[in-house]
Amino acid sequence: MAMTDAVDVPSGDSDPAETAEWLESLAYVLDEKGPERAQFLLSALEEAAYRQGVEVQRTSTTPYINTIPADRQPPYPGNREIERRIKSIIRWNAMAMVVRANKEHAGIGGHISTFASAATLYEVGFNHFFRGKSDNFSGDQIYFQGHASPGIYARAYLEGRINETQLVNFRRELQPGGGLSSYPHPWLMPSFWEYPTVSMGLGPIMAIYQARFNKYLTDRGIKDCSQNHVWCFVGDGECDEPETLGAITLASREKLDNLIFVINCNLQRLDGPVRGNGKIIQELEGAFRGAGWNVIKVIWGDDWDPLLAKDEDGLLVKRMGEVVDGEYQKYTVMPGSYIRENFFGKYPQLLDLVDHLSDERLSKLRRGGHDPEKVYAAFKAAVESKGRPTVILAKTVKGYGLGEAGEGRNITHQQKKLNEEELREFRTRFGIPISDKEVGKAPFYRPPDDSPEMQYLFERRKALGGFVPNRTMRAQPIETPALSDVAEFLKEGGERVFSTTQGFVNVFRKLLRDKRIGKLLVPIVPDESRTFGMDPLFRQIGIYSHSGQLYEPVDSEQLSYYREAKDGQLLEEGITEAGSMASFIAAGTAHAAHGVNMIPFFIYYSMFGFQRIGDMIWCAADARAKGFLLGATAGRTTLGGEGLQHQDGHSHLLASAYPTVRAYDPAFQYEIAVIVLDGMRRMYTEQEDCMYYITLHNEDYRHPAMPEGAERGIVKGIYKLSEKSAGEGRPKVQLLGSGALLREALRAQDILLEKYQISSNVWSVTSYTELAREAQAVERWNLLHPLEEQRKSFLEEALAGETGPFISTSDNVRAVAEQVSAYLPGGLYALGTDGLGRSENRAPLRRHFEVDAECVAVAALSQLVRQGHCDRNCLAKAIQDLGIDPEKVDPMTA
Ligand SMILES: Cc1ncc(C[n+]2csc(CCOP(=O)(O)OP(=O)(O)O)c2C)c(N)n1
Ligand SMILES: [Mg+2]
Repeated sequence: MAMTDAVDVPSGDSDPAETAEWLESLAYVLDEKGPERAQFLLSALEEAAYRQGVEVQRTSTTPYINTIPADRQPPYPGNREIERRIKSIIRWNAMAMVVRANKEHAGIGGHISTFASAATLYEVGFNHFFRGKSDNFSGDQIYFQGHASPGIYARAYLEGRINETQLVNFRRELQPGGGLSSYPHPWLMPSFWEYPTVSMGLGPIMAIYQARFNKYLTDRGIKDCSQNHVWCFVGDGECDEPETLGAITLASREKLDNLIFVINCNLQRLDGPVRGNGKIIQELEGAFRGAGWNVIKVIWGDDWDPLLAKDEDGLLVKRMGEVVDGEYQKYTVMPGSYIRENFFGKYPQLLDLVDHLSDERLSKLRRGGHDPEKVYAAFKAAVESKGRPTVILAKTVKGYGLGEAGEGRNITHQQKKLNEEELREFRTRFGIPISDKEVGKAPFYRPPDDSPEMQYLFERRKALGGFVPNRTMRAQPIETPALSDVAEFLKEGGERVFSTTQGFVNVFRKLLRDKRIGKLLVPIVPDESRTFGMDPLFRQIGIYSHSGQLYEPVDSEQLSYYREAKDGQLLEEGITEAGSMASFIAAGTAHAAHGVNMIPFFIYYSMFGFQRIGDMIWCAADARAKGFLLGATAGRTTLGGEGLQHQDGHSHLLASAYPTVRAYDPAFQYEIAVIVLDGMRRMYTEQEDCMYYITLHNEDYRHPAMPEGAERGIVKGIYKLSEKSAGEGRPKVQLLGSGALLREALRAQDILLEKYQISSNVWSVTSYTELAREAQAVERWNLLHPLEEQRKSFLEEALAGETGPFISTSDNVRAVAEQVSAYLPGGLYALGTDGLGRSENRAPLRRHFEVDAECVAVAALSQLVRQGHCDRNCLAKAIQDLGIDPEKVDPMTA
């Protein structure tokens, strides 16, 4: 199991006397000079040996015992007995909350066993480490394990922050008096929860980037976060999610000594053991040590200390190391006699070691994660760690205290019901003053405010700066630039051709120079700055690096050389969309976490956004994050050449499902300027909790001036761009275009006019999703208020007096435009890029997907045929004249 880089080491000791001498020397150095000196000598020895060709056995793991030996444990600063009583009451209430919720409504869910195993880890934190917020201090930032939420609620109930009605309504948020959200959701409990975690793996990666963002804020002089700690509680099963471990090297590389992971190693996940045939603690130790973390193992409770002290020949440690997790789990549910026989019985000497202990005592030998003194020692070492992040691997029992009802059992994760006898046992085990008569109802218990327990609890939280979690600190609204500040981008671009990506970068660079908000912008790029033409920013604002630039960059002679700086503003994340999104969330929630309005702009390949890290964007919505997501190189036909894993035509469809995301597909630079400024105003002046998604393209073309009065339409989603008439009485169509394909709609307008004498309007649709959402909201209101004057949606207002047919073209799948179909007179005929796609140039791709001007014109004619304004022969001829092959492949299945 141990991740050992095997080297053949001779077994057996050929010269014990010599060995003893060396060991004595080590003991001497340790006693007289301390562990640091011992460490120095050992590494000097190792280096000397290596240089002389002696390969030293390297392990990435240490023996299966506590990292902090008993004699180096600090004294415990609290009152163990009172803390135990408080913890017991919290255990009881947390369990009762779940049991009662499920008694009343079977299937409502909730978890008992996660918190049961983690209670000591949390309570030591609450009583001694987690610091609350004060005026200028953001407090510690704590990522609670989602399934442990009943325990966090139970504590808040004692603290008087949650009332009994809410506890009763756990997971029933629509009940009178309010309820409690299932997991940490700031969206649902915005003054309580701060960091959503329950989608496994997201908590850890967000915590890492949060800790790094705190250094960024500090290094840039925006806010001093040097005293904050970021604590992240993680399940051992959760470590199998790639996001959990995927960014741990960033944490050590960036020397995030403000970061602490606490991994609750209860050896179980939902179905069964995390590593039945191995040892999860050792595996994780190897991974974290290899990544350069400070690893602290908390495996054994204090009743093992005397046994380990007597283990002179190391047999106990050997036995501890050879037993696999599946067996350790078994020891939890079996009597002491089984442990004696199977664990200690392997070696006769070990049986002697525990001869003086009864079977009962053996079954009660505690695991480290249930021993407050061991946990305290680990936490203290973690907060004192300098120069690297710390992970605490705490061994616990899943469902601790549930006894027959689930302690250590494979079913325990989903245990939600305890019968009367099990409740009585739980009550007795934890000494909760509830009578036999009452216990079956699982009443909540809260001692009087003047009881020693409550006094202690309040005193501890007061000393640590207030309650946790507590989402209160809010940034003040700020003034954001007005359109007049970016007037140059609203004018015609002249002969210059450039892409909307470039258009965005132009606007962005201007905003960077804005006195009010320039400093607050946080550009985030996963290694595509050059692709997006953002490399001039390297020089202009610098790439953030805590250690500055320790080398002379290869391109230092050039104007926009690769400049890293401690006060750099750009977060160049390397190839990690997940990491970049975690930075986005840290920046986008800084308004709440730190009281500063940071404005993230995360720019990426649109294909690798919603579909790749959609879960994190969803989490950002839950966290009430703000900022701009920029899906560059968007458009299934606009990004030529790259082929089907790059060409995005569906991110707008995905984005439409994210309620706090406002998604736009602009075509011109002025549209981008209007959308970005409106977004800033809404998010940072009006303080709406929302995000913007803007797709950007890489096709170069000319950009016209903004039509008079178009701003409102741009923001709302539609405005009229061009009107061409073929004369009185001629048929007319409405052409809707978005993004880079707006120009195909304009070209179709000319074809229709010149070849077929058809009049048309061309509308720029910047956001189908915004239009649809507003139309739906208006429709809903009208439905519920039949007696009141009926409202009109913006779409209705914008199209007042216009009739169909309506034909749309965009570089997205049809369903994006079809969102508004129900709100257009006569419906919508949508063209779109459905299908996997392929590598080609733009023009052939647009024909392949049937979204180019010719296909738009044919679609328009076909709709006129349906309305009787045009005959079939004319349509058939047009198909031929415009060069469309009726037998071409269907792009949907091609
Ligand atoms: C991404 C994701 N997949 C699956 C789940 C469902 N799930 C919730 S808890 C759990 C088991 C958790 O085990 P572990 O991480 O060891 O936590 P423990 O409860 O043992 O502390 C699973 C599979 C989830 N919440 N998120
Ligand atoms: Mg677990």
